[in-house]
Parts: sequence; C-alpha cells; structure tokens
Amino acid sequence: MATAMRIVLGLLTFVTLGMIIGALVQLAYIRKLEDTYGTEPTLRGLRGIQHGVNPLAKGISHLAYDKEAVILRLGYVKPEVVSWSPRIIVFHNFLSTEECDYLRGIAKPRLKVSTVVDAKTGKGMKSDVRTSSGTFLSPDERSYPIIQAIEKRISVYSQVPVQNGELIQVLRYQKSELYRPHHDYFADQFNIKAGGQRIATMLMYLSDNVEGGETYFPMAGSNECSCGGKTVKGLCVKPTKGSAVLFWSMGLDGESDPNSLHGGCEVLSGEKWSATKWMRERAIS
Ligand code: PD2
Ligand code: ZN
Repeated sequence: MATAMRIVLGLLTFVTLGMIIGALVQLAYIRKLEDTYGTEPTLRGLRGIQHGVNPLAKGISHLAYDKEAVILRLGYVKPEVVSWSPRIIVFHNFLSTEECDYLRGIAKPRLKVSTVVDAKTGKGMKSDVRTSSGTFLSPDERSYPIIQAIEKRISVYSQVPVQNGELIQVLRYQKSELYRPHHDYFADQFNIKAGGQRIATMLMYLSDNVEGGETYFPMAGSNECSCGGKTVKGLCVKPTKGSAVLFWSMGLDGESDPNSLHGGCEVLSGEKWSATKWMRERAIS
C-alpha cells in the first residue's frame, strides 16, 4: 500500500513539475517575441497589421518576427518612380494609419501659422506664399520609438542618413489654404551653414478625404493634371493617407535642380495634413 502511495505521489510530483516547466518555457517564448518587436504600443500595432489585413502578409509571415522588417514596413511599402527629371518617387503605404494619427495627434495642440524663411536673416516670417499651419517635432520626440521607426524608414528608402535630416514638420491645410510653387533648396548662405544645402524632401500624407491639396510639380513632364480643381501642366500627386512622395532638389550632377519646383495646391474641401522631412548634404550637428 505504502509503495502504491509513493508511486502515485511520485507521478503527481512529476506531472506538476512538468506543467510548471512547460508554463515557464511558454512565458519565456512570449517574452522573447515581445523583445523582438519592442513593447511599445506602436510596434505592437504594427505587428497586428503585419499579421492581418494585407494579403501579402501570407507570403511574408516570417517578416512579422523581424523587427527591421516591421520598421521598414517590408511587404507594404510600394515604390513608384513617377519622374526621373526631376527625380520623384511615390511610396504607397509608407506610413501606417496609426503612425499618421500619432503625428497629427502630437502636432495638433501646438499648430501655428506657417512661415517662410527670410533669405537675409534666416528667420521665419508670415507670407501668403504659404497659408497652412504647422509645427516641428522637438528633438526629444526624436527619441520616441514610433518617430525613430519613421526616421529610420525615411533614411533607408532615401539613402540619406538620419543625421542629415531636419526635424519633421507637420502641416495642416484647411479649405482654401495652399503652398505656392517654390524650391526647397536655399537661395541664401545663412541657412546652409549647418548641414549644407537641402538635397531631398520626403513629404508624407497624414489624412484622407481631401479634395484638392495635391503636391504639384510644374516642371515634371507635359501631361495635364488637376491642382486644386484647376487643370495644369506637369505632375500632381494626390494626398492619400499613408503615402509619401520623395523628391530630389539636387540633380545627378550634384547641383540644385530648378526643375524640382513644387507647390501644395489649394484645398477645396476637407483638411490636408502632411509631414515634411527635409534632408541635407551633411549631418546637422
Ligand atoms: O504639404 C505640401 O503639399 C507641400 C508642398 C510643397 C509641402 C512642401 N512643399 C514643403 O514642406 O516643402
Ligand atoms: Zn516644398
């Protein structure tokens, strides 16, 4: 009898220990997965999206376990070269919905009427060249994981190091607001002191349901397109939430490219939100 009891107790101990070890192994595995993605809500959100909605995810399910692939949105971002001279490329699905809403959310409480740079002083001044409202992200915000992911993505797809990028500027255009055609490169010496000339711009669209508000390149080809409801010659990129347009202010010859002239067409209805990353020749100290 005593022997039978000992056998039963031994078996019970064995089963209980097995269950405890199994649970610990499972916990460690979940922990490891969390570490791979980061534990921030953003990356968790990205993981969810990576698994679910996009049919491409079926063929690339292994990417959902690769942090780098999540940051770069591999399998989602779709590049489309729309012009070679000036050099313009549209990246469809560049930002997730969550990233767009996050950028708008942090910018909204501190929007101010946009300014243009005074060539003599380098200071911002109000102008009818640009009637939007906007704000720059702060240097501190650059350390947030979601912003770091966006900045890394911009640098990889543009091949311009993160350190050469200015702080992201978030813009809001309401009905009848616009940004008249201009060059992003500087015409003065003052502004190029730190980091040199602006060489490229990544413009990311953060909202949908906008009528008008296209980004317009008058020197890109001779097709016709609609800019703020008017038919114009050139290339117009529609603001679609999550997509981005990268254009180069510098030609392949290394000189500023006057054909990179571009503007933000008048918004006819809805609110257009965008985020701009200007990139320089060198690291900005
Ligand atoms: O928001 C735009 O569409 C736009 C158009 C032209 C933004 C800029 N330029 C810019 O930020 O340089
Ligand atoms: Zn511009």
